[in-house]
Amino acid sequence: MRTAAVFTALFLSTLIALAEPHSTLLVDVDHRPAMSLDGPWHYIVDPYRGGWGSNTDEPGPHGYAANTHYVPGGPLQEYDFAKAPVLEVPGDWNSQRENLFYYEGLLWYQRDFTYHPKPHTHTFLHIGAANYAAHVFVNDTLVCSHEGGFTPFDCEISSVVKDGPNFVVIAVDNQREVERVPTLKSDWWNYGGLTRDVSVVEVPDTFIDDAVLHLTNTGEIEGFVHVTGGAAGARVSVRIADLHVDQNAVTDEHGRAKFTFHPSGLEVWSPEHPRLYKVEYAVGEDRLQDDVGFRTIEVKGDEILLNGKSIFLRGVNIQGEAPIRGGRAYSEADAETLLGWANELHCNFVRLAHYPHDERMTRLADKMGILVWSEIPVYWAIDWTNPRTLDAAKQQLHEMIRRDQDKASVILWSMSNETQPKPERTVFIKKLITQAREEDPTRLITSAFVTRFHDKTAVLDDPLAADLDVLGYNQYIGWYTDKPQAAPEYKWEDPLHKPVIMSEFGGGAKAGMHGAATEPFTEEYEAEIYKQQFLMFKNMPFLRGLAAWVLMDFRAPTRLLPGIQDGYNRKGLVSNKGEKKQAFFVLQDYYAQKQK
Ligand code: GCB
Repeated sequence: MRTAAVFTALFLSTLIALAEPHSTLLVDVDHRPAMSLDGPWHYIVDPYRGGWGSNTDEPGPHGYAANTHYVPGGPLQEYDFAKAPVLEVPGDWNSQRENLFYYEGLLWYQRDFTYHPKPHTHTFLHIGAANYAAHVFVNDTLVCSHEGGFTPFDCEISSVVKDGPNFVVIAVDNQREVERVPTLKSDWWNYGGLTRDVSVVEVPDTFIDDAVLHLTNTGEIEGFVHVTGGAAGARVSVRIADLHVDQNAVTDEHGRAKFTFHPSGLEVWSPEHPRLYKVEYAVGEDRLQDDVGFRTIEVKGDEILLNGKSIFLRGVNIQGEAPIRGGRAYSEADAETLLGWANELHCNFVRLAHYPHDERMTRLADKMGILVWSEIPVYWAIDWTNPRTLDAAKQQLHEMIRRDQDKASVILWSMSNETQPKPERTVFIKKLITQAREEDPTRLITSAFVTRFHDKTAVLDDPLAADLDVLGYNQYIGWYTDKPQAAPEYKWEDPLHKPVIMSEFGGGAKAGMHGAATEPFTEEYEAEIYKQQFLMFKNMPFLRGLAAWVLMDFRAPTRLLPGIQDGYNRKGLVSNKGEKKQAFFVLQDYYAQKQK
């Protein structure tokens, strides 16, 4: 009986999943003309999930998606967006309303927009990020559902959008759940909402939804353009005026047109010379522009070669949190401040932890010449054997790659952070590695491990390591492990002869708290950790990069020491209010020396 009920439920949920319209993802939407839907959206907080209008989480006849209005004396009506308060989009809800600070669950957004569809076009609603699950309705029709809180998606609305007034309702749900990615626990705030830009994008009937070009080790530029809505044989062109490139190719039966050409006089992209070229793609009426840098990245033995030359990555970790203002980072100013500090530190590298950050970060990194490690939130314990969890991770990986495959700054795709080496975890992450290599064979694959120590020797025995190009080691000698002064006694080996990045190290300090270098949480203590770590790094000839933990203090749910942490992870080199701590200058000096 029970089994039958479980089967029925499974069958029904599969049917519902099949019936749900899926999102797609257009590349370079930030470079297409679009109608912004940023600004105030009405919202209804819905912890009891009444907005579905049914007893399940499926749209029912009296759900909020219908966006009906209260009329005095009219039919019974128990909500009205038009009279509800507003939240700014982009923006998480937690940092905008005190009473939503701890809120996790379902919240409904609504806004009106006027639109005039043109013949022979497709219209999409582009959502930069919605944490975590989103169901999108236009004029009371479900247009798509999406999972994953840090990557963009597009919902086609061509068949439901009308000439004149329209409305969009988005149900966003950031409930932490075992099967989600990330899962129940993380060391960052679970900011909910429409945390990045929302816009309406119009494209011709035949349009480019994917395009990428990259430099090969033999000096060719190769890549492809993918066209939707056209018959095979559509003529696609690629122009790079500054390189006198004007190439044509035709699409195959899968809508793909491939390109290979030899550019003459190419200036390669590098941190010292972040040259970007204007690339113009065209098919039929569709035009897409991108700013692209051309460089190569590869591994040779234990070295990382950028444009064929060995490079040392002077880096820092960054959480996607807004300086000063707090909450999720989303603006140009946020990106400029964060990467500006990295630049002041003489960094040539940042690890964007632990999830894909706003696209403005990778665009700006391209312009500034800062190399990037980009990661999906496969963090700590994940529901390794659950196929839905694997699907969620794969989807986020796919969307991360697709969005940033054109960014020269991004050199490393990271599959995970600090996962315990159980067999089921290794199977799970290996599937992600296979996918990443298929979708983007041009970049290096990494993961950050928790370092295990045997006495004072680091043990590098994670079975995943064999499948990675670059190994990331997180260690907190001087903070969670041992005293800072013990660091130089630690021994490190590189049994696999692969490039190693110390992907996290550091300790906490409250800005302005001074005292002995032996007293945790003083600026002196944090600075001392850095000095001792640098001594240890001297004994690691195979070390190819560093990413200090972390650029700025950030909100963390379990960092509760009153008067010191107050809900923040205090391992920042800069406080969340922008005050630089002593460790900032210690690292700055060290990187200045390394740069020479
Ligand atoms: C780690 C995690 C990072 C934490 C950090 C800490 O190992 O990767 O997400 O925030 O340590 O401060 O403990």
